Order: sequence, then C-alpha cells, then structure tokens
Amino acid sequence: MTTRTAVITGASSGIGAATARRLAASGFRVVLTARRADRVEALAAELTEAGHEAVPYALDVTDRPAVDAFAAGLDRCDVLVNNAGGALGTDPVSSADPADWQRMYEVNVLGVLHMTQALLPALEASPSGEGTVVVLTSTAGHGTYEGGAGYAAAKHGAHVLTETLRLELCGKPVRIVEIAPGMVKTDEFALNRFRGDEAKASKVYAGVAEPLTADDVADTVDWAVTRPPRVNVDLLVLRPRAQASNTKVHREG
Ligand code: NJP
Repeated sequence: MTTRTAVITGASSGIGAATARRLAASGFRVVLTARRADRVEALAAELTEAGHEAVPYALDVTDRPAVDAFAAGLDRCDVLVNNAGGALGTDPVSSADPADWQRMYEVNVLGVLHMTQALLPALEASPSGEGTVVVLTSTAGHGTYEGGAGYAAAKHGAHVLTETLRLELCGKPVRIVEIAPGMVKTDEFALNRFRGDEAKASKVYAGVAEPLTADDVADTVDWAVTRPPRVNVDLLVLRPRAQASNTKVHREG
C-alpha cells in the first residue's frame, strides 16, 4: 500500500510550499505541483533529504489536458489542496483590464474545477476513507473592497464552487474544506499583483505589525485535513490581528 498522498497546487512558493512542508511532516507523501519545475524540484529534494516522501510535477492548473494526464499517472490521492491562484491589478471596475479578470477567473476558479474534477475519482477511492478537497479562497471570497472587484469576483467563484461541491458530495467519503485567509505576507503574491513593482507591493504590508505568514495558513490546512474523517471544517477564516476586515487595517506610524 502506498503512503497517504497529498497533491498541492502552487507548491513553488508561499502558502503552497509551506503547506507541502507541513503535510510532509504530518506523514503525507506530498506531490508538489506548479508551473516552475525548478522550484518544486528543489523543494521535493529538500523534503526528501529530510526523510519525507515528496514528488515534484510541473503543472499548469489551467491546462486541462495536462491536468488529466497528471491525474492519470497518479496511483493515489487522499488530499487535494487547491492553492494555486492569485490577483492581478487593483484597478477600479470602470477601468480594469478584462484580460486580468479572465486570467484571475481561469486560475482561481477554473484551475480548482479542473484539478477537482480530475482527482475526484481517486479522492473518493481513498483507501483511508479520508478523501479531502481543500480550497484556498480568501477573505476576498466573502466580501469586497475598492480596487478588488476582479480578485474578489474570482474568489467568490471559488467559494461558491466549494460550497456547492460540499452539497453535491454529501454522503460520499470526501470532505470539502475552505480556508479563507486575509492578509498574508508572502514573497510573491503582492509582487505578482503589482506586476513586479516592489514599492507598490511593499505598501500592502506597510506598518502592519504582523501580517499572517505562509506557515500560519499552512498550519490551518494541516489541522483541517488531520481531523478525524467525520469532521468537515467547512470554512476557516483567518486574518492577522491588525486586520479587522478587508477595509480596516491597523497600521503603525
Ligand atoms: O501566493 P504566491 P500565496 N498553474 O504567489 C502558482 C491565496 N491568498 O502563497 O506556477 C499552476 O506565492 C504559483 O506557482 P508557479 C491566493 O489567491 C493569498 O500568497 O510556479 N500554478 C505559486 O506557487 C492563492 O490562491 C493571500 O508560478 C500556478 C502559487 O500559485 C493562495 O492563497 C491572501 C498557476 C501562488 O503563490 C496562495 O497565495 C488571500 C497556474 N496557472 C488569499 N498560477 C495573500 N498572500 O495575502 C499560479 O486572501 N500558480
């Protein structure tokens, strides 16, 4: 029998990489996917060196044939962490670029759909009966803010997918978990949102004493998937203490 296996999308950085480390430490064989092969290979090597089972796989979650080929080659999947995603731009609705919205929908919503559809048969067949789908949405999936409509619309889409799937799979041995973080300071999220503009990216966290870390979020994923199979953590919202809502953040100085 192979080891309990967790597939993590977007494992090349931030929350995905931290989740891979946490789940490996919890005894999962982790399958690390992202588009940047060198990143997932390096992380897999690091985890293997530390005595864990880790397999790298270069995958774009918006490429359905590639996702299907990946799923076909997998012998087992007990946990799927749909983490790949992100934001592009902070333009108001009046002037936002529709191409950015399309890209955000493709990765944050359709990416989750592709991966979940492709891996559901394996998750339902999980030998441990612990098939679990985790979706990393956002507090932007539960409320909006000025300049955030494109990202919020996509994350609302991911939230609705998750909630609907839980209803549709009721009675089957698969749990559906949504983790919705607020402000998390990761190396690339804000940088990608502002297309590499470091000054704009660092302003997001300016004066915030302690934004969440990638590991804070990974810890909640690990906790949710290691509950007894009867326990479904429907929705876990976490924010830094300094962030009371999407629009109320305490900044020092
Ligand atoms: O972001 P980042 P975080 N196919 O940019 C991958 C949500 N969230 O860890 O493909 C496959 O470090 C990309 O890998 P690569 C957020 O929306 C965050 O902060 O190699 N993978 C990278 O590993 C996202 O869903 C915050 O470029 C694709 C990963 O996705 C999740 O948490 C707040 C891909 C993104 O890692 C992780 O965010 C919040 C594709 N087409 C929600 N496109 C926050 N940081 O503040 C991208 O509420 N990736």
